[in-house]
Amino acid sequence: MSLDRETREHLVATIRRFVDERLIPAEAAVAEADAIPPDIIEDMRALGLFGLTIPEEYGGLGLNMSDEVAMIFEIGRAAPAFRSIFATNVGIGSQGIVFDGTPEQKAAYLPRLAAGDLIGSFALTEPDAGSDAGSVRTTAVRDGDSYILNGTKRYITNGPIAGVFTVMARTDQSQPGARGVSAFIVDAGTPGLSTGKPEKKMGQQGAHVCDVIFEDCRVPASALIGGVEGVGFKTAMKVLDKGRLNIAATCVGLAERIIDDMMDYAVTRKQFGKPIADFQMLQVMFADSRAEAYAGRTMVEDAARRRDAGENIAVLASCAKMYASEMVGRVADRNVQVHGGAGYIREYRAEQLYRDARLFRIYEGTTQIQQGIIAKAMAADARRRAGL
Ligand code: COS
Repeated sequence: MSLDRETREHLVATIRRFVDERLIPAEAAVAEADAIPPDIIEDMRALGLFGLTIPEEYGGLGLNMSDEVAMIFEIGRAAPAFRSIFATNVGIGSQGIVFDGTPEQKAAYLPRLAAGDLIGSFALTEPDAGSDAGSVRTTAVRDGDSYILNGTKRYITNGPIAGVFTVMARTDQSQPGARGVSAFIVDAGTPGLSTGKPEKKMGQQGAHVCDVIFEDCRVPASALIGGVEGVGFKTAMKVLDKGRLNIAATCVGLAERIIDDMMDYAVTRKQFGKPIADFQMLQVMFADSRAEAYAGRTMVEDAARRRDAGENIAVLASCAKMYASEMVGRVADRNVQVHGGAGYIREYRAEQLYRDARLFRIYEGTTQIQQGIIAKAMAADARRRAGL
């Protein structure tokens, strides 16, 4: 669904207010406690944030990509731990079901995911299958009307609190690559499924990742997404195409917020008798940051528009994710520099956002994986042009 202009502006303004009045003031406490207060999560539910991308017939807002990124630019301005709690429901934890689920699977899970009553999580990565996502070793062996899952998934976002997992597991042992992989919907309470202890991370305190372990975990055959074996890798890639654009929008939002922080500091902090904003060496950092954030925003908006128009945006999503995640890293680094000694001190947000931003260059596909996707497509185009 495409929102009319007035509704979209109203929603953007509402989220902006929520971020400014509720989330940003709570950042320090959330980082300290490594937890998001329940009342904030309740407000997120009331705002519909868990269901931004889930179709209206299942209780979500059913936003198209352009409207989604408009909301995410705003949410991105808060410390990333806040988005993490609902981001899997908006992205990788729900979209496999939205894209490829059967009507029964959609009806069983999407309404609760949209309402935020159930947290969805995406279990692809394994100890020995990170960037090489097609090499998953977790197995799903058919046994009558069931599949039996065995294996370990690693660094699973929202793993400790998820109620349901989209799990990529190998159903065809004779196919070592992507074609042997299928996607399953597995409830957290299923016997044989357990979670490890939450990892201690560099940043994004308040968001949690852990191992998800399957030991003879029996799920009904109806848990196979779409009821089709061997297409789970493609489901995962389609989910990631969209997820990468969402991450890019988050990076743009965070960069814009950091730029505001940087300038607020630079116009008030005085050295050598004048605000440090007036020093040309710092002005280079401000201007580069502003131009790069604008470039990131423009890329995200263009890719979103094209996706809404029906184009395959896999390469554009990789371009946007790569650029925006690297860009926010540079901006966060400059912000620490502009803050000088204060940039290294916990009390100021600069050091936290610097650590928080680091993850964006890694998850949902590292920068190097995005470069590989982009370059492979460029070579394929060139070969086609050359008739090779
Ligand atoms: N949409 C739909 N299908 C896709 C696709 C996409 N974006 N990308 C690949 N596919 C399909 C291919 O068309 C191919 O299908 P066929 O077998 O029918 O030809 C199949 O999937 C395998 O594709 P490919 O050969 O390109 O797979 P690779 O094993 O070479 O892996 C990369 C490709 C590296 C791009 C993939 O493994 C990847 O994205 N890795 C990073 C994983 C990641 O982001 N992890 C983060 C975890 S979630 S936080």
